[in-house]
This record gives sequence, C-alpha cells and structure tokens, in this order.
Amino acid sequence: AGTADPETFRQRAVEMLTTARSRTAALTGCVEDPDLTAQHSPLMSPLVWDLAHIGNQEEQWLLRAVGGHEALRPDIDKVYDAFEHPRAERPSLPLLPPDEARAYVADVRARVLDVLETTQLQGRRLVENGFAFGMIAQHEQQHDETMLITHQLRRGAPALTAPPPPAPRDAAALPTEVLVPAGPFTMGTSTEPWALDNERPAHEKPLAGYFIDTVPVSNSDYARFVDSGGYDDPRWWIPEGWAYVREHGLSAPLFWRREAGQWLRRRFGVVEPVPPQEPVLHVSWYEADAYARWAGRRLPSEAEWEKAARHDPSSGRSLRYPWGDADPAPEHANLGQRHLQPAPVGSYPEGASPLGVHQLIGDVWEWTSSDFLPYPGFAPFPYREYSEVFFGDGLKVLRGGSFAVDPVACRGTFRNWDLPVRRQIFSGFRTARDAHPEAA
Ligand code: AVJ
Ligand code: FE
Repeated sequence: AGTADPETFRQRAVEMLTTARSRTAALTGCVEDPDLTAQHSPLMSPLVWDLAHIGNQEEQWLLRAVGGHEALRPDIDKVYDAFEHPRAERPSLPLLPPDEARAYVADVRARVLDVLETTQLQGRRLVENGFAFGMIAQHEQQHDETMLITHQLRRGAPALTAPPPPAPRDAAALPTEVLVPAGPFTMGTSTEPWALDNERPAHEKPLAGYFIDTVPVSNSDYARFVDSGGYDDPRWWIPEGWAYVREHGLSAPLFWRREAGQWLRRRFGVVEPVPPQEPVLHVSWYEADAYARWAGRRLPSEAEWEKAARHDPSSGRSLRYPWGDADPAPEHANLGQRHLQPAPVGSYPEGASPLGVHQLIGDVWEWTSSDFLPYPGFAPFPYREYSEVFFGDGLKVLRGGSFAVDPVACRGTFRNWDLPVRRQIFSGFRTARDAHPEAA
C-alpha cells in the first residue's frame, strides 16, 4: 500500500468515506428521533451529537484545512468540540436536531467529494497519499463504533440485527499457548500511509521470550473465575481495581446476569444465554488483570501483543497484519459490524499470525498491560488532541480491534486506549507468561 499511486489512494478514499457513511446512516436511521436525541448513558453522547460531530470534523479538516474553504458552520464548532464539553453534558447543548444534522453531514460530504477530485494527493504532508481523507474515514468509523456502544447501552426493543459469525473450523485442535522466542522486532510503522501519529515511527523493540494465549479468553474460561469467587478475593486485584469492584458492586462482566443457575447476557436488546465459546466481552482492565493473576498469568504488554501479531520469524520482518500484508478480507477477521458479536474462539484460521496466534484482529479489543505513551521519536500530527494530550494519563492500551471496527481503522500497528475502569467498550483480552530460559 505504501507504493500505490495517487489515483489508487483517491479511489480508496472515496470507497472508505462511502463505507463509513453507510454505516453511520444505518446506526442513526434504525431508531426514531427521540432515541437520537436522548442520552442512553452518561458515559455516551446522544447519537445525534456523534452524527454532527462526524460532519464537523470532516468540515474542519477536509473542507477548511485541505480545501481552503470558508467555514460553513463556524457557529457550531464549539458544540461539537469533544474537549469543550464532557459527554455527560452534551444532551443539554444546543445540538442540531436530527434532520438538520443529516442535512449538514450530507452537505459537507458533497463538497468533500469535489475537494477530493481536485486535490493533488502529493506534495503536502496533510494530503500525501490521501492521509487527511483516510484520517477522516477512520474518525467516522471510530464514532460508528462509539455509536454501536450507545446502541448496546440503549434499553428497549432491538433496532439492529446481523447474522452470527460463521462456525469455527478447528477450535479444539489448537494449542492453548504459543512461544514467542526472545529477540527484537520492528514495532510501529513509518510507511503505512494512513497510520495515525501514535503508531509512528517504526522502531526496534527488544523483548524477552514469552508465551501468549493462542486465542482470546473465552466466556467459559471467564465464568470459572467468576464462579470460583474471583470477584470476592482481593488476592487477584490491584488495590485500585479491588476498590472499584467493591464500590460499584461488580460481580461479572457488564450485561451479564445469573438466572436459574445460568449466565445470561443482554446483547443489542436481546437477552440470551452467554455463549461459552465466544471471547469474553465488556470487561474492564481491572477485571482482565485480575483474571490473569487468578490464572497464574499476566496481561501481555502492547509490544508483546504486536510481536505476536506481526513478527514473521522466516523473514525477520513485521507484517501489516497477522496473515500478511493484504488488507483484511472476510475470511481473515470479524470486523466492520458484519456480525454484532465476537466469533467463537478458533474461528478465522486464515487470520492467524506466522507464530500461530489466532484472532488478534477483530472480535474483541484486547487489553494490554501497557500505559498509552508515545513511541521514541513521536511527533504529533496533524493535531495534538488526537493522541498527545492523552499520554501519561493512566490510560491503558487496547489492541487488535473488535467486531465493531471497520478495517480502515484497524491494523497490526493500530493503538486504542481507555481508562482501566471502562467496560461498556467491546473489550476482552488474552493472557501471557514469561518464558523460562530453558524453554526459550
Ligand atoms: C482512539 C477511540 C480513544 O473515541 O475517543 C474519536 C478516537 N478521537 N474522535 C475516541 C477519536 C477523536 C478515540 N479513541
Ligand atoms: Fe471525534
């Protein structure tokens, strides 16, 4: 992808912006206006805020910064600035009503497609290889994931449906863990054209040997921790995590409840038995960390996650994705809201990494032990508020993307982050352990 010509990037930009918009339209068109303006959780914005915020970011970057246009709606910039107003406050802002928000984003988009037609995708760093267009397509898709989280939190009749993921082919045949031998690998990227600032630059990262789970921790694995009293035993929790589960009375993943001796969960408005073979979903970093300690293991660092995902021992090179350099296709990973749940562990054998680690991309965001920090040589681009202002704030890194994220916003180097208490996000995890010298 690093060597494609400007016309290829132009086409890809049109395609990615269009894909994002049809997802946005589905997420904001499947409920009536009162559900768009309501706040379904203080953790989330009203859906109609996300909608106009998508258009406002697109206007600011693609019409004003790239296209040199006059501001269309300078009056609304502050309302849709995520740093001006915390989510809990957003319902009381003078938001564009749903019809006006729809008209605004459509107007912006029509003008953006003209700008894209006539912009040289070379020579200026902001548009080199279509970067700004790719950044805005990723931004919209990230908010599409955020809006899907809002839908999951919404009470009431189901509004979204999708077929279940295909059945796994060889679940039982896989080893439980894989050895990643000691040695350096190339972490991050300097060549991926639409990689965001925090993924850059590529740098050599030395690592000791370790074992990592072949697949994410499943609901049945996690239920054993719950059922054996894991939430009542301070031995497994760091002090902040223990204080948090006590104060909030947590006793299982978000959306789980126990009824007649069985674990049930609510998923997009439907209550169903918790599927034992699916990766566990809706756990906080504290819960992931406690489970790993209970299991005699630990969370992988983000470098360990990325080496397991990208390192090809036969070439010594880091791949774009676990399966190689090809863009994600449906046989590789569960991405893009094609399914509204993770696929059972052992699915997508064609998406495995050269070392034999499965389901790193898609299904569930995976908590790592690492804080969100800059790589050596980091430079903010194109704005400090995308990444830099979050460094050093106790945010934990998640890797790999969930079923809810589109391929445009997911790759082997992509970094997501959130507070260690968060569990409304589509988060799960896998575990690791140090390799003893004799095994390495
Ligand atoms: C990278 C997912 C943490 O949603 O806060 C959206 C992405 N940045 N708008 C977020 C983002 C600006 C960001 N995350
Ligand atoms: Fe945003």
